Amino acid sequence: MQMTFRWYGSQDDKIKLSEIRQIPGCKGIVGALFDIPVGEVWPKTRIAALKEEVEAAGFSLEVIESVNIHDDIKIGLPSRDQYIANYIETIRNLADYGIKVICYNFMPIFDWVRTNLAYELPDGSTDLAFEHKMVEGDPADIIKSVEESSNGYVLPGWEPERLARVKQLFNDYEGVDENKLANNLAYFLKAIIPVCEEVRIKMAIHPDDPPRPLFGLPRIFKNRDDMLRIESMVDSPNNGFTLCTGSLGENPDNDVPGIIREFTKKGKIPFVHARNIKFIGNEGDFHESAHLSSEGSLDMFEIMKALHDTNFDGYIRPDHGRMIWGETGRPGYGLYDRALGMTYLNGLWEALEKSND
Ligand code: CS2
Ligand code: MN
Repeated sequence: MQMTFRWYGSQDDKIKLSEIRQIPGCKGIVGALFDIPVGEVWPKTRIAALKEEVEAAGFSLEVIESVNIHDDIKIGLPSRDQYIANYIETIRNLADYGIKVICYNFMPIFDWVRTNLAYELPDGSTDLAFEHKMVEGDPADIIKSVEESSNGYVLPGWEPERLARVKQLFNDYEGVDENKLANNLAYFLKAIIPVCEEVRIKMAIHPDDPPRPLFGLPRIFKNRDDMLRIESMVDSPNNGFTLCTGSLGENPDNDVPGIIREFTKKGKIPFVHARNIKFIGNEGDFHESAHLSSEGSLDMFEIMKALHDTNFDGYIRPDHGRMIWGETGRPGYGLYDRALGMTYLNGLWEALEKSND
């Protein structure tokens, strides 16, 4: 396995590569070109510059998170073909610079949804939380709550220009139910996967977060059955998954270690997001937690063991962390708690390696 850390780039991330370099056992950066509007081709010059910067700091750049999918592709509008052609060009450009995995998601309108980005824990740290009552109301309430607790950062998928059009977007998605959305994903995958096979890039779809329908919008990657359906759309080792333990784990019915074992054995998990969550009450509310098993509702040892037992050899990163030690910055993406998470994950992995009988 290769341990990695997500970085938002020198323009957008106040964490420096030189700081990430001091986290023991971190080998690679998971990056993206965040300023390129969704749907446009990523130019080679920009990819080259990012790669150079990351490599000069002593890291590899082999995973991109994310190349986002234009809504027209998800809705299935005639204009999707042009956006798919652009996406293919981006795939080819990334392959030219040694990218091996592209993480993406197929969530309509919103990327991940939380109702509070600064939920206070008893130890004084804050993290991201989801309370279902808020999603039963007007999406505008959540947008406001997210904006108020986001420290002024723009979160991926929540760009102001998108949110300004949110009503229009809801209209555009009218009639797009779960089946239609799945067909539109299949259409996209059928077009891109042959190119990925040719240039040796693995696509890794990220689960819907949280894994349930929201605001009447369909969700098609919530559980194992959805994974089987996505797998069957195009039967190829390049049609893979980002196994986000937190996202899938937000539904207690999902057996995360079991899913890991099944799909890693098939070589379908090129990328893992490892994080813990803690349920609040029993109506599906949760807050994110420190990575340790004892701090949350997921058994991180069983998760790492499932990866180890099935010879996982992909990329992994600690996922969201808490804000601790007075750090301010991008919610979920501070330096300290993700560094602690990485150290813990590396510790579990070393123990698993050495206890191999
Ligand atoms: C989330 C997402 O898992 C995460 O870190 O914050 O923004 C995720 O990067 C995307 O859904 C992947 O496309
Ligand atoms: Mn994730």
